Amino acid sequence: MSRAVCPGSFDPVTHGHLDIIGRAASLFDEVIVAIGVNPSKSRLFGPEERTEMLRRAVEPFANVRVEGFTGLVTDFCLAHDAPAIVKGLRASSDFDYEMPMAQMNSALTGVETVFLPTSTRQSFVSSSLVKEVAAFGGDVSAFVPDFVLAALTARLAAGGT
Ligand code: COD
Repeated sequence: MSRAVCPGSFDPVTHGHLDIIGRAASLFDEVIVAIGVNPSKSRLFGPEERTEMLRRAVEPFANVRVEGFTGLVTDFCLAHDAPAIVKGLRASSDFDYEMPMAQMNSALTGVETVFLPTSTRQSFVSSSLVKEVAAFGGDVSAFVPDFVLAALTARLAAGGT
């Protein structure tokens, strides 16, 4: 069985993430979406909230499951017998950020990274921009599932940043 891990912070999950997860699910027998912590980003939703939203969002994919992790993503991969990580690439900035991590992960453990190019319709979508636009009252309904939009609207109304 081929198994891959799609790691990310997913704060919150967007249609850009779901596009990559769905395409990974068609390439591998099983995909584990791994929710981690990116120390360089501030977060709006806690781990349980992000997990709940992602579980709901991946319901259409029978071979995808969601788990949280702490520590190194490669340790998570080895513990779950997954030799591959799948990441999405939007722009050269993603490439510059992802390439050294992919090489480090390969050198550390042999876990390889498969890069999928973003779909043209999702190339500008990121959790950070969705949060920023929503915080200033912009309409982000095209970029996130409706239950994520509801959670985002409620969190921002409650003073979340
Ligand atoms: N189109 C295509 N891909 C997209 C889109 C889009 N519109 N939006 C997001 N993506 C991709 C991203 O490129 C990324 O591949 C993935 O989706 C997740 O994105 P984010 O922003 O939710 O997640 P990140 O980048 O903040 O997640 C970082 C991790 C938590 C995965 C990373 O920090 C990590 O692995 N941490 C654990 C410690 C570790 O092992 N570090 C590596 C040392 S080498």
